[in-house]
Amino acid sequence: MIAIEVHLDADTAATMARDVRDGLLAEPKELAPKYFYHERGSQLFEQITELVEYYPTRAERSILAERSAEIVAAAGSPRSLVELGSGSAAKTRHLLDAMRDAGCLHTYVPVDISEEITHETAGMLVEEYPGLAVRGLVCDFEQHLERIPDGEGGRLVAFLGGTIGNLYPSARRDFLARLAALMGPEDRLLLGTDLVKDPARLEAAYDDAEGVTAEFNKNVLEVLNRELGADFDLDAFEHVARYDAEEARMDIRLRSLAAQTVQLDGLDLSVEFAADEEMRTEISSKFTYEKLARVYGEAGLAISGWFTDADCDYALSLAGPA
Ligand code: SAH
Ligand code: AVI
Repeated sequence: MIAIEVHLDADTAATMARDVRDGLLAEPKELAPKYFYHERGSQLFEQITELVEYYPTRAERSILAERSAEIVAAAGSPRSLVELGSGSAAKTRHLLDAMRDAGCLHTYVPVDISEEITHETAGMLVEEYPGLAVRGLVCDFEQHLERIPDGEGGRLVAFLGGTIGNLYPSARRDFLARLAALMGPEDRLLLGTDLVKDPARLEAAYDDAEGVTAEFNKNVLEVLNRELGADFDLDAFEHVARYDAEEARMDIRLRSLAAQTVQLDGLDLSVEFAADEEMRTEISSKFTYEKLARVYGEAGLAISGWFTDADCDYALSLAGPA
């Protein structure tokens, strides 16, 4: 059974228009990373996950492959798996397998802003897991978190891939606090976080030799061209990926290669870029156990499980209402 609710409506379009206008008029300019993930953006992200330099996906997959049974047992053998930013749910199969083997698997709730990939993923999963109910939500999880269905028999809310790292600390705190308020005493959060490490490895992971991450980054301009009638010339910008050690985060930007004016007909807006001006398109925060325990504490959550890969590059943690 598949039921997918789509909450990308006039409100969402208005939010995008407002966000982009505010971001382009801000000093320095900035765009939100959620706008990466239109059709081609989701495909480019899938390619990133296969790059030699991009270790987070492999590291998270190895933890899930080895420890999903333990994670599911520690989460109380829930009937529902809710997944925020589910994308292709490639690694999620390990959790679904473990839930099926434990005899508790009933419902999967993918929550993602990309409509295409959510439909595709739902279709594949009902084939792969006979009897599975898929109740998907296509929405902005920051805007529509409260639409996640209640779960009888406990829910495991998975937020994988390190996507929490793409939120600024204040948005992250609000988001986790809202999530904590939605969780019953039996529910658990399974959170994927990339860990602090050698800056050279981090910078390579976000600036691969093949240029896939550069294409992913620049593709956000194509999204604005299509959705907001903009005339960004993608060749007039270059990809920049720097590690900010003080903030413990990757700082991803687009640098304007020349002085230029961009017209956004859909916003009735014209924007000047100076030569070498940089516009931030994403942050990707890196964590330690201590930082994460603090982040959970501030949101009313308490850590109850910590699972890392063999090289301690990446962590999955379990948390529940404090
Ligand atoms: N969980 C997958 C995909 C991570 S990529 C993995 O670990 O590989 C980030 C995913 O989050 C994308 O599928 C993107 O569409 C989704 N996403 C990003 N911002 C979002 C938002 N604000 N609301 C809902 N989904 C979002
Ligand atoms: C989805 N998110 C966790 C990725 C990350 O690593 O921050 C997005 C990404 N951006 C560039 N490469 C990957």
